[in-house]
Amino acid sequence: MTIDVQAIADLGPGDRAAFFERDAGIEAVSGDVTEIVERVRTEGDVAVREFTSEFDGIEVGNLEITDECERAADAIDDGIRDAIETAAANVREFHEAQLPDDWRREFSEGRTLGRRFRPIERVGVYVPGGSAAYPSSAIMGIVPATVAGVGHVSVVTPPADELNPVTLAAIHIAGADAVYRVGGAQAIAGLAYGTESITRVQKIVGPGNKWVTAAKADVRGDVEIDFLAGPSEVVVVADETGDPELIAAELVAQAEHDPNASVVAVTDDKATADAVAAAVDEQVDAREREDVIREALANDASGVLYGRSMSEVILFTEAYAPEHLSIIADDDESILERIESAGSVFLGPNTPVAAGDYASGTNHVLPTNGGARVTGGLSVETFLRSTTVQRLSGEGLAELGETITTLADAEGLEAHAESVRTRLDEGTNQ
Ligand code: HSO
Ligand code: ZN
Repeated sequence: MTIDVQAIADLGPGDRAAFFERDAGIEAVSGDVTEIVERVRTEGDVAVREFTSEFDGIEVGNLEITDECERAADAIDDGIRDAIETAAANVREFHEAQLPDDWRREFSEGRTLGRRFRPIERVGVYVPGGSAAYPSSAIMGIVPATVAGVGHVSVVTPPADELNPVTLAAIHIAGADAVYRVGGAQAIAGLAYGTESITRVQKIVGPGNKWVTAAKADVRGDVEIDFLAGPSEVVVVADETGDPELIAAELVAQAEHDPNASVVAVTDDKATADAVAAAVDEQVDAREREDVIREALANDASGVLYGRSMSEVILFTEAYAPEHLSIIADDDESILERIESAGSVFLGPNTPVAAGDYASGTNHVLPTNGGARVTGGLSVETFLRSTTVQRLSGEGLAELGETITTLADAEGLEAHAESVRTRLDEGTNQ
């Protein structure tokens, strides 16, 4: 069998740790990354060029890419351009629906409070290159930023003798303001601190390899980041009505991303579990990326599991907190009701994860490694900051005066109390 079948009840502590304590695997490179970041911070473009030569084997001239993206978008095959445009339009529409309205409300007489939302001014989007060049990730990072109204969206993408024209076209169609040919930790450092060529940004988003992820961890604090994203993950929850072929296809699809991808099917029906494993076996041979898929399927954090009840399946899934959760079961909505932690959920047999990966409109930049316990994926809010706003009337302040001055006095901050008393004494406010 290419993928193990096991009862949830038989998982030992080591198996459980492999499933539930996945990590982004960045420790091994974090020392080197700290050095790269520091050199780029202090030496700017010189260091960026040096690391690009060392790691990418490319001597870059101009770091900024000017009209290549537009030219790629013009030159590209019509079918591909249409697909990029359709995907970008759907992502735009879904993210526009997320734009929050500013609001104010009078909570009690004369005490009006509210929130307002404004875009972050300058953000950076990492768009992976090389064998993991995903034009779709350009759309997923750039479009929500433009919907939020970000003033300046910078994109970094690793250099190549010939940059992937589909990625360049997607960057153009998604609407970036500046694009730089730089990848890896040096790209993250360039965005975080700025160089002669690269504009410093206030927030960095987007997926990358472990060097990129380690660099995001390193610069966090000096610059905002979205979250640390590791290799792709999917959990498919199924009951006996789930078609094993479809369930297997979901596992095999996300497995082709990365040898470290983690793919799991979990069901309350042992026969379904066995059938899924058999279907995986059959499908793998026919896949172009068979080698990557086989490695991912053999991971400790991949497997086909069965429980004695749907409750046991749900408990497992909740503990796992997957990036993608597919539910292929009769009662999918009530199963979903009982799961709190998942980055993005795909309901029913007609909703492959690939729909969200590319084109339905939801974002595919999602928390991995259990990050879904505390955060969601990229959204319009990723690119907004909120400000609270308030106005008190004289009456509103009078009503609160005692509470404020009592607490201020208790903290020994007499001037705070006085700033209230002076207004109440004057009685000038209405
Ligand atoms: N499933 C990936 C996104 C992606 N899939 C890009 C295909 N292209 C996110 O985990
Ligand atoms: Zn994918």
